[in-house]
Amino acid sequence: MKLFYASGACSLSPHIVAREAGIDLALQKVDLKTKTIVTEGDFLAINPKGSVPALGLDNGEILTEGPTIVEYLADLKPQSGLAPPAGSMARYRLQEMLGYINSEIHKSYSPLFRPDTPAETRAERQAYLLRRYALLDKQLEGRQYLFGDTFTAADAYLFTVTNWAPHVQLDLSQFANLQAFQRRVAARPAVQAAMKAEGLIR
Ligand SMILES: N[C@@H](CCC(=O)N[C@@H](CS)C(=O)NCC(=O)O)C(=O)O
Repeated sequence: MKLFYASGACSLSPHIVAREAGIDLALQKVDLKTKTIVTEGDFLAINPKGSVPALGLDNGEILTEGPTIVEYLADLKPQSGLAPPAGSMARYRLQEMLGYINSEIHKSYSPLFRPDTPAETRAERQAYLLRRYALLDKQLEGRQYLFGDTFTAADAYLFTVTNWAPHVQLDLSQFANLQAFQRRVAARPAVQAAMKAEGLIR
């Protein structure tokens, strides 16, 4: 399988999940500005949405949308614990969390990355993110990961998007549980390997 990714973008989440699950992916770097695949080719021909992540399956199909891709990868290796069994209440809790991170956290960052975003919108989005993070910080209280001691696909996603905070001057220092979580996830060997492969750390 191939993962179409951009360094440090939300595609880091499925990249981490694949490494945690022991799934070997061929990495295909995408230039999001020009919508080209860095080695060769038109990314829009692969994914008309123009966004990463996209997963190229061995049968030629392309799967998009980060939350779906991580569930797909996790289900290939159920013993990894990255996603609880489909249909279980624990699985719905994971999906609930992936949806929350996708719509409330991930997408709230987008205007903060655009240089032409008005200061008022920027301040509103930052305040919105702080309110949303407050709930996650509470969820992490007394826990290693979002659902306890087991690292799941939701942890990979939360880690990935929260790494963006310093790049958009979002101060999350008031959230001690979240800060500890970020450090804990960053130290995982699979996360280190994924970040190295994307050129984010040495
Ligand atoms: N709905 C998609 C959105 C993915 C997304 O926002 N990707 C960003 C990078 S983090 C991207 O590719 N942006 C460039 C673009 O959409 O043109 C998902 O949740 O996977």
